[in-house]
Parts: sequence; C-alpha cells; structure tokens
Amino acid sequence: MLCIKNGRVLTDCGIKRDELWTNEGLIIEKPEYPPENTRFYDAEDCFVLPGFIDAHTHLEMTNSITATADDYASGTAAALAGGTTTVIDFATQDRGGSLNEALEAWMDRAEGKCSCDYAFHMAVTDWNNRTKAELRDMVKAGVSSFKAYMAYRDLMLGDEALARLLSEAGALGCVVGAHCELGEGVERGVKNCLNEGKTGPGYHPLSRPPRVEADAVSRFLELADRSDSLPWVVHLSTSTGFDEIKRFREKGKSVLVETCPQYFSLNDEVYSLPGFEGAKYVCSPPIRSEEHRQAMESAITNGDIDIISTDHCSYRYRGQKDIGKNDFSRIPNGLPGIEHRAVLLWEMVERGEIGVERFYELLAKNPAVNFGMYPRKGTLSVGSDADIVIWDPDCMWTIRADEQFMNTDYSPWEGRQVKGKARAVFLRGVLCFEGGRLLQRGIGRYIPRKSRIG
Ligand code: DUC
Ligand code: ZN
Ligand code: ZN
Repeated sequence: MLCIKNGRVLTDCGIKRDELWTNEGLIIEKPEYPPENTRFYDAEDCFVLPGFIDAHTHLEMTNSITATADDYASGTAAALAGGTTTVIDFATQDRGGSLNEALEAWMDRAEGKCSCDYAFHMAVTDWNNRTKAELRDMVKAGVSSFKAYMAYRDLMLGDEALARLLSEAGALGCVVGAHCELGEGVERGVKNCLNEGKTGPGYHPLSRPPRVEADAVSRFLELADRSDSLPWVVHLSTSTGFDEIKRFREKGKSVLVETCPQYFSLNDEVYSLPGFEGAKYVCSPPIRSEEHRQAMESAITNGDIDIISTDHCSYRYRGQKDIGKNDFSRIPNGLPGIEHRAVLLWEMVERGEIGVERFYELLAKNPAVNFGMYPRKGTLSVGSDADIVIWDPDCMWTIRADEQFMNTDYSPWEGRQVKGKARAVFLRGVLCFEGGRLLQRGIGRYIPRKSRIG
C-alpha cells in the first residue's frame, strides 16, 4: 500500500490538501487501519494530479524515406518524464491493406517496449467494404476512434470516403478525427513555391497558408454534420479554422477541438532562423503568425479548446530534416514534443490565464472522457488506475535537447526557461520516474478503449 501525503490533490471537488492512497495499482479509499508496511511518499506541497494523456502521437512510424527518431521505447520514456502516463498513438492502414493487419503490426511494434500505457487510434487511408466491416473489429479490439487525412497524397481520403467513415464510425459511437488541410491547396502552394525557386524551409508555411486549414475544417464539419459521429479537429492552428468551429458550435453541434504546444507557444518567426535551422520547425500544419498563436491561446483560456496533445512526430535535424536541404517539401514533417507538453501549458497557468483544474482537463480528463478511458484514466477516483504525477509548480529549469529523453538532436524549445516540472510519476502505483531519472522501463500496457455506446 502507498500513501502520498502533504500534497495538493486534484479531487472531484477541486484541489484539496489531502492524502492519496493506492494499492495494487489502483486508487483506494483511505484504509481504516493502514498496514504496517505502508509506504509513504512526501509530496512536499506539490500538486498531485492524474497522469497526463497525450492523445496524438506518432511513434515508430516509417515511410518510404525515413522512420521517426522515437520508437516506442524512447518516445514513451520521454512521455513519462514529462508526466504523461498514457499515449494514444496512431496505427495507420496501408493502402490495399486491412485495418486488422495494421492494428496487429502496430501492436507488435509497441508490445513490451513502452514505459507508459498506450492505446491506438486507427488512421483510415483506404475506404472499401472490407474497411467498413472491420470498423466493428476495431471497436472490439479497443480502438474507438479513427482519423482521416485530408492532405498527403499517399494517405488522404476523398470527401465521399470521409463521409462514409463519419457515418459508419458514428453509428458505432466512435470519434472521427481529421487532419484538416486540403490536399489540392497544399499541392498548389508547394508547386508554386518550387516553380519560383523558393526551396528553403522558410517557404514551408507560405506553401500551406491558413486558408488551406480553414477550408478543410469547413468541409470536414459539413460532412460531419450529416453523421452521428463526434468530429475531432486535430492540431488546430489558425483563427480562421477556429471561426469555422465557432460557426458549427453556434448551430448547437458538438466538435472536439485539439491544439498542440507548437501552435500556442511559438510563432512563425522560427522559419526566419539562419541557414537551414527553420527545418527544425517544419510540421504540418505549420507554426503560424503571432495573430494565430494568440487566437489559440485565447481559445484555450476561453474554454474553446478541449484537448492539448503534441502530434509528436520526431526527426533528427542532422540526417533526417536535411533530406530536404534543397527542397523544403522533402523535409520530414513533424516536431518532437511528447516530453514538454505539460510544462509549456503550465506557462499559461503561471501567467494566470488558466487554472490548475483547466490544465488537468486539457491534459488528462478530456482526452480520457472523449476517447473512452474514463474513469480508468484521467481521474484520481477510487478504483481508477493509480497513474499519478507529482507536479512541482516552482521548479525553474531550461529546456535542453542534450538533457531530454526524446531521441532528437534538437528541441524546438531549446534554451526556453520554464517553471513547473514532473518531480515524480507513478504508473499504476509504481514509481517510474523521479528527480529526472527513469526508474522503470517497459512496464506500459495496452489500454483498450470504449466507444460512446459501450
Ligand atoms: N503532421 C506532422 O507534422 N507530422 C505528422 C503528421 C502530421 O499531420
Ligand atoms: Zn496531422
Ligand atoms: Zn498527427
């Protein structure tokens, strides 16, 4: 039995100075007669929060050119170091392949390697009768959310297929997400830049302007309107995309909205860094102007964003990002962020823009509720998994790539002075991370998730 004492514990009735008890991996009521061998952990006035959930990661993802720098081992170790105890990663269907084959392949890759718990969404890239029939298999296997790409030639679904996915998955009570950038718009933008000899990384954001996202959000929500699914706009980055969401919500419709730290903590000045440095920030959608960054921050403050994930998709600067040295469109897209999500959001708590409860909702409760893991995850209720973060709000430190667990040779936030840190992290009652050191590796388990209709 374990008792965490002297902490500020997040309970159903807000933050309370309280003890938190766990036994055999679960949260329990305070026992009337604690056993003599009870272990005590002194939280020393830190916050005691439910383990964070990163609902959007790409680990061990390979394409025809390269593979992400983080595999399940390094990626989930880095997650844990930042207070994340569960990741929902993307399995992706191969064109011509089945959903079951894809899930099996991704399960095999992850098994035995993860330091935090893990689950999968399924990215659907090939809609046909077999895909339709397999949606039920996915739900049975605990995959209750799907995603479609509206951009990327090898991955994207057309409108008709996306509409079918929304209606079939919706009927099963599943969430359907979309990467909202219109493929035609992106291809046109890239072609125009390259034709004009604009080949450097600074042209990446110009090739996929805010309108490309807003048009895709608008089309996605129009298609979703005709189905029963809960649409999920992943990695929202623009005020123009957000305007489409507001319009949809004003009609009384529900949509789940996610953004990521790169869209509220950075702006497009990063693409003006000298030489090829801007390549470190090439991700899609791109990092936007200050006006859009502020819009994302306000949307978080106003309660209009539901979930903060990372879209962690890491590539090394040397040897991977430089594949696109002479052509920005060949730079592998994605940023390493899995380790630093919480501390970047904590900046908003520090500035008084959100409270600790909202911080917790964005990082843990909302992903757990909307992706079918609540109350097993995302709360410190009796019977929940004892996934616990001891969050030190006063720790001041500097983000440095050479001190991180992520397997990249850079951090997009290199040198940023931050406040707040996961001092200790428990996964199902086991102390896995403390004082900057990983104490346990590889004990992460697969977490099957429920759909909204069970
Ligand atoms: N965007 C990225 O930058 N990387 C992974 C996939 C995506 O949508
Ligand atoms: Zn995406
Ligand atoms: Zn993604």
